[in-house]
Amino acid sequence: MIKKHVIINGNPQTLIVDGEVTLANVLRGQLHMTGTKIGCGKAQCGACSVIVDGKVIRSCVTKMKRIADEAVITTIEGVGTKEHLHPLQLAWMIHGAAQCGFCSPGFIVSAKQLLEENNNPTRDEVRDWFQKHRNACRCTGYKPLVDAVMEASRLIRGEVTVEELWCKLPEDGRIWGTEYIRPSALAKVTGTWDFGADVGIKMPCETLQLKLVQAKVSHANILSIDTSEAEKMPGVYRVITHKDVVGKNQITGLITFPTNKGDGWDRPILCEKKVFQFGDAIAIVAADTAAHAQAAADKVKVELELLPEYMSAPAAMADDAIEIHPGTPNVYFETKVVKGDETAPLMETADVVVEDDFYIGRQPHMPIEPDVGFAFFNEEGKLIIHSKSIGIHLHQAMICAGIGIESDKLILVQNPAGGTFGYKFSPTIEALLGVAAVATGKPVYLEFDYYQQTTYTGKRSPFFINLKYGATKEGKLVAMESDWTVDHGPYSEFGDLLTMRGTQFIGCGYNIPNIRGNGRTVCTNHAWGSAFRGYGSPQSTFSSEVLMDELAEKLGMDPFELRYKNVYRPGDTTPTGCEPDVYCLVDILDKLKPCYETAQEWVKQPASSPDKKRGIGISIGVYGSGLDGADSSVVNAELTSKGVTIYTSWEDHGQGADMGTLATAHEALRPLGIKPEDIKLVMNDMEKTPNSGPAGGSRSQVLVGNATRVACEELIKGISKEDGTFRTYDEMIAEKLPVYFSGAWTAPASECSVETGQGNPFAVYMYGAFLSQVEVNITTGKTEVVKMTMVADVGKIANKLVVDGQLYGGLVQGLGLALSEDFEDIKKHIDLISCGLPFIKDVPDNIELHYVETHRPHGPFGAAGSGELPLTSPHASIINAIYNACGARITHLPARPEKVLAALNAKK
Ligand code: MCN
Ligand code: FES
Ligand code: FES
Repeated sequence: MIKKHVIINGNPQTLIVDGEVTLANVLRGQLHMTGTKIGCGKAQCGACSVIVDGKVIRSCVTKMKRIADEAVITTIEGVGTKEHLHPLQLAWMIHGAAQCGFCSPGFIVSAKQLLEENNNPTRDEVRDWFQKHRNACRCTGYKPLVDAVMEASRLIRGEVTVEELWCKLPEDGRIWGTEYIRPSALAKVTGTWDFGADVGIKMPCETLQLKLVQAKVSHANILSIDTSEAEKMPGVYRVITHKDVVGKNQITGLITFPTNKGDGWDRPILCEKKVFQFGDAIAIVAADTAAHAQAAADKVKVELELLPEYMSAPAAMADDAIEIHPGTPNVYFETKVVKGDETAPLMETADVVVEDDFYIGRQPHMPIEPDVGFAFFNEEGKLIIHSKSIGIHLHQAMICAGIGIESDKLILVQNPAGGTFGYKFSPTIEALLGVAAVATGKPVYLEFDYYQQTTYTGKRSPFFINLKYGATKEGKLVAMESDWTVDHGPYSEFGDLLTMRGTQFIGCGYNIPNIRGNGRTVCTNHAWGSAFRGYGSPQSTFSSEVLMDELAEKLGMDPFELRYKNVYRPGDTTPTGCEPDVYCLVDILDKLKPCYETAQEWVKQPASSPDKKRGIGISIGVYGSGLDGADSSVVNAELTSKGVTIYTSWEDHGQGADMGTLATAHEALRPLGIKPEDIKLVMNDMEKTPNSGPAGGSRSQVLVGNATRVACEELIKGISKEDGTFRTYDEMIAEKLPVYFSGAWTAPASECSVETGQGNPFAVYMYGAFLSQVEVNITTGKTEVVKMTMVADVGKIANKLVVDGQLYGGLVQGLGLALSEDFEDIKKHIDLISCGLPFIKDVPDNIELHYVETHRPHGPFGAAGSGELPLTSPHASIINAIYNACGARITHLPARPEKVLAALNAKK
């Protein structure tokens, strides 16, 4: 142990610490200053940034022995408080720069030092600073963060006042459609928004720390598991294996279509007979400390018989491949598209035919916060599990039988989450926590390090697509033939649904009267497929949008004109044969046209250096808001003495569920003249909040929003007097009238048939168009995206700051998907950098957003969703721009430099 005298946020402190322990762990673990976050834990993300003696350092790798005596340390707690915000914290709120907020303390601390050194930086200097200090954000696309720093610097210089910047509401006090600041913003920018690990650190002393024993191979039979040595290790309370699981020990994937050849019960909680993928959990060690648990986990011996590892769909489909789940074929679900006439004769007679093969890989989600959660039994004997779940009721149904607990005894609660981007649509650590709590009867805590986050959690499922268009010489699409294979990893959950996305979104946005297609889901031993923002649409539209450009080239037509000619017009139908909810793509393209023309001029100008070539590319994107068919949601509203309380399970990844709820409820309650601050939100705790459905499929603003609207309308009806005035809370109680109202809403939609792919799966869609401007270095193959433009129609906007943020963040994830992100090599792709996370200098500062706000007939107050639209096809526009720049046609993502060079060489 060593003794250190330091000054933290102006307070002299004496610390007795282990010199090998990091500053981040001392701040968080010993001092409970949890404003400083730990993301990657290896100096890659800057979430742990603090200032030590005037320098920004990453405290997760700074050992206490390296901290000088009398060091002056500033953490987020010392930057500003809720009562006295630093200009940076204010600016962060005003610019919507805290989405999930996990990166916010690190960025704000880092920027504080920048502004101390230079209170008038340029945007480039801000970007250089964040690049140098490795501050990474996965939600915002970085631009709002630079906007916030620039604003803060103006505030510091006195060029602008807070009053001038603060969101101004219209005369009538309406917040719907404004830039009202989300309720959680203040806590996020001050570091007081407690994420799972922040609560976990403050749990009672008897809480057991959990560590996992995980498989290090991808496919094997388990011959034996020997825990004897581990059990004798210091501090160990219990080593838990499949034998200790009182339930079914399986998570059910709740198959969607009865033609699925599996039964959905294919994912073990703790592996018993087989290892299905690298990282599978085989045992859990529960100990007094995390270090003791880890040391013991390393002593568990697992004897394996290795089996062939099928690391991609073609390998698992080979004739000699064994069944990964014995009894279920590796190809376990198939679906078709049959729209209009037979396509084969039409392809024969079409003036022009184009065909190509496409591959979109295992994009990793890379939230800055790794997976984390805890569980305990409450005083009524109910098992309470807190996690990052974005589907608390869904996950209860998926895991209760596996853990062996009745559903009414299992309560899931969502912790504030530091981004999920869809991976938390699947349970991850929930069932492990449940099993450990049942086996030990104690409170338990489990956090993943970033290696586990990367290797254990699900990934975007790769699609192998063959696509063919037939068109007239005037450029009208007459037929499409598609064939797609989905590599869904070893676990089937939602694999059939995902495969259906190929049916719905390959060729979406265009009126294609005749389609034939076949899709299939394949079980493999690579990472299990979990939902990822866009869920099948980035895969599907990549093929149809890049092939549109190939068609344009063959026709000798401008890619913009070709799209303009084919987008939905009144009477046209989607690939599933139904009319879209609105026809807005022509308006969207009209709005993009001037931007496209400006970009056409830009491309003619010389590039920034002689070995670079300029190019522009466009794409369109369409995605549904909802789960397939008659998706539904429930929200409750209560009149209280202080106002109205909304009870909702609108899970928050960081997208802004709090803001969506508040804006929608406030709009619905306007007849009462209620102020936003009189609306209380109770969110995402199954004990208190009804089943509003999961926060996936960009469904919540539409589904949960409608249920919120209905609950509020019921409340208004319930308290109305005959003369048109309203009863107060006291009057309601005096008259013994109910003050609690329920609102439910079901989408008027129907699932697609697996035989034909035809149906009307979504009541509401989102639409957009993307324009990318790139410079490709033809010597190195490196692509720089110089500018991105998006025209979006998300219906009526509930909150402009939130939607702008959704679009910026999604676009940049599309950039990552296009150029760098992958999780293919399980030995190499183990952290943020190796998985290709875009840092600030990989991303253009020049991102332009435009809106068409078409009122949605089925949206609450006309709103559609917004979360996934920006990741439908921006990557296709980048890939089209690369071709436009240098003639390298990339059809297999990501377009890393070596791939672009190879394509250039192949062309030569
Ligand atoms: N919204 C709005 N006006 C509209 C439409 C939406 O203001 N016309 C707002 C909503 O109030 C909500 C947000 O936009 O705050 C997204 O709404 P919606 O599209 O309904 O999506 P969900 O709330 O269901 O969120 C899920 C969606 C998905 S599926 C993924 S994945 C995703 C995403 O949103 N993951 C995210 N956005 C994310 N953003 C962050 N920061 N982190 C993630 O993990
Ligand atoms: Fe320290 Fe990522 S850099 S947590
Ligand atoms: Fe930056 Fe979520 S707001 S990681």
